Amino acid sequence: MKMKLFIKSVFTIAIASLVSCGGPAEKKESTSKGALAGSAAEKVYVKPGEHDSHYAFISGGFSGQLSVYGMPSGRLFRVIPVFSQDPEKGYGYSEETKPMLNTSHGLIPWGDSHHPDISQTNGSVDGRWVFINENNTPRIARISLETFETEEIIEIPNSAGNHSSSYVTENSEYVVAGTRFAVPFPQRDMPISEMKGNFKGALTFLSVDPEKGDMDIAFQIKMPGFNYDKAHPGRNASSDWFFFTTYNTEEANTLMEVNASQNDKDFIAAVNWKKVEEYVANGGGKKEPARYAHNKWHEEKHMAISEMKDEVLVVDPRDVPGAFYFLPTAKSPHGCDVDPTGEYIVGSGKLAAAMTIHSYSKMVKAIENKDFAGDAYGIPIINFEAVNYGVLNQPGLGPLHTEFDSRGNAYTTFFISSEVVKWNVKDLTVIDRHPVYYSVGHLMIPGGNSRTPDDKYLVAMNKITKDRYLPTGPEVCQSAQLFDISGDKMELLLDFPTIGEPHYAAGIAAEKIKAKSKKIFRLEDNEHPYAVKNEAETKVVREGNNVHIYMSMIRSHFSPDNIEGVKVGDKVYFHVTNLEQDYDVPHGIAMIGAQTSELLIMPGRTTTFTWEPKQVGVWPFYCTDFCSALHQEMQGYVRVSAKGSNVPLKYTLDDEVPGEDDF
Ligand code: RUQ
Ligand code: CUA
Repeated sequence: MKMKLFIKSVFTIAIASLVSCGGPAEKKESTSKGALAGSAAEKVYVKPGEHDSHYAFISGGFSGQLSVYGMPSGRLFRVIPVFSQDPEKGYGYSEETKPMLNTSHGLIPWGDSHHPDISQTNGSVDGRWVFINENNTPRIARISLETFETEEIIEIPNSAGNHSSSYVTENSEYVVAGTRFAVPFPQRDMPISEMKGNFKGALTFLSVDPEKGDMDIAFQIKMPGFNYDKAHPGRNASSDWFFFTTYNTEEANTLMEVNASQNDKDFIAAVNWKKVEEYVANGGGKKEPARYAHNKWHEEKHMAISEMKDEVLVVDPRDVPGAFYFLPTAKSPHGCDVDPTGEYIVGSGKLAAAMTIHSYSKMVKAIENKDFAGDAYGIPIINFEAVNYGVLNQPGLGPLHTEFDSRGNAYTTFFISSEVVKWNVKDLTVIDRHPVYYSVGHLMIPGGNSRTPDDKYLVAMNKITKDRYLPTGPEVCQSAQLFDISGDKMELLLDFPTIGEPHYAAGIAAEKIKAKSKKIFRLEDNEHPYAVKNEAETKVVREGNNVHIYMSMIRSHFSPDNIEGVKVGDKVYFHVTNLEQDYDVPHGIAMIGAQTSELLIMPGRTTTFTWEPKQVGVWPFYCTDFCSALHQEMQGYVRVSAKGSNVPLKYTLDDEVPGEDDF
């Protein structure tokens, strides 16, 4: 017990000394002011009207979203709603997008997003899609990099705290999702104290359609009940493998900060997904019941459709010999990172003084020689010496994550000592270190987790900012810091605030995305059942208590803009089509008393909100987005009469009924 408490207090002291920050790190930085600071400003300055060279997709953390920044300017371009409702865009409020947030637990309005990863072709980021995981109610999303909209969300059954996710293989064959928390698999009512040996850890492989990107759960591996924290696919020679860090190999279920830190070493799990794929293709695995939602955006219909699935293909690792191994790794590792050559597998033991670097070629040899130190639940544990390439001793305190450049260097973040350390992967020597402000988590080099890093910039994502910005009450922003890594020494260029907690990010050269970015949705392709193609088609139809308004919007009016005959107790559907076919002319719509958000509707798109009027009167609606000089005139009225009144249904624009002869 004494030992346990000792570990605990060392960790607490280290954190405490960090929190009282401002000391040596700050002094260091002040020496870089003056001429140097001037050149840093030039390096991040993007002239008005000019474009950044890179996109950075930064996780929104507990906002549930994904934000899009320019590098090197640090300018925020867009927050893409993914796992949380977003009233600004009407996401999760409009009838068309609500199904995107459907799960086996019903509509979940919020999520915790962690790790974005861009799709790859031949081991390089290709700019087609970005995937991101939701940690809390396990899900994986796919976002189109043509529309910058969420196109698909799939729930992960038998999983909890979906954290070692969403990483893609070299040709985006699979997106991988690993459970952080071990849970009963399948879920059932049982005593928590019986966790050990009975809970399991699901590693889920989602196939990705090479043309359209559509995902599906290909198979789920029922691993021992450890916590699977982070993951990384192999590269080149090791590309058939996927690596996962584990902690709590103790399988403790309470006071984890102590009880899950007992083993001197935990594992990196090595999974040969090619072998599992083959096994499954030959009829291996067992279909087990599981309930999960699969939500897809249907582009032609302009709407998401949610489907409930009821089974999943489960693989027991003991049934696929040669596909699963455990590599002993310094205590409670967090980050799991593979260098661009695929040879070095880096495990960052957040509680250890050393970082563990394993060698892929040694692993292959050890497997051949059966150089094992026993097994865990039937999975062979390779002898540490047989797989270990070396350790990086005392590089800093609290190593978390590592990215790589194309010149054989690794960059590791240290949470406790608040720094980024650059080191040579082959020689295991530290080359440079730079303080960050403060308590850095992930870092990102564009393509830095692929075979072909684009290594000019590095973004460090910090958990704590303290005094870095103007204070904004007790809650201050979290922050990213941009470095120039083109030289021998890292140079700090810029601080910029982020949305939510910036977990991981994914970066890519702007040219890979820019030209194919969508400008409008073509009206002639719009197959939304309530779309109108012109004003003459606009109308209002009553079906019992449901009133469907087929409405259009174009600079600067709605059609129809006067509606009568609506009654208290009706459910009114505004199906609104933006008839514009010009780039950057959205219109919005909001209705007084509607218990939903406004809608922001892109050119050529149809979107729906519902309104259940509670009071008689004449109620206005208006355009929410300043679209033209006459935007303020873009408005209309709905007359609401008492329940049972016989005011006839009537809809007009300029006193004419749209679509009638002289209209
Ligand atoms: S986490 S700070 Cu990726 Cu969610 Cu490491
Ligand atoms: Cu349309 Cu403002």
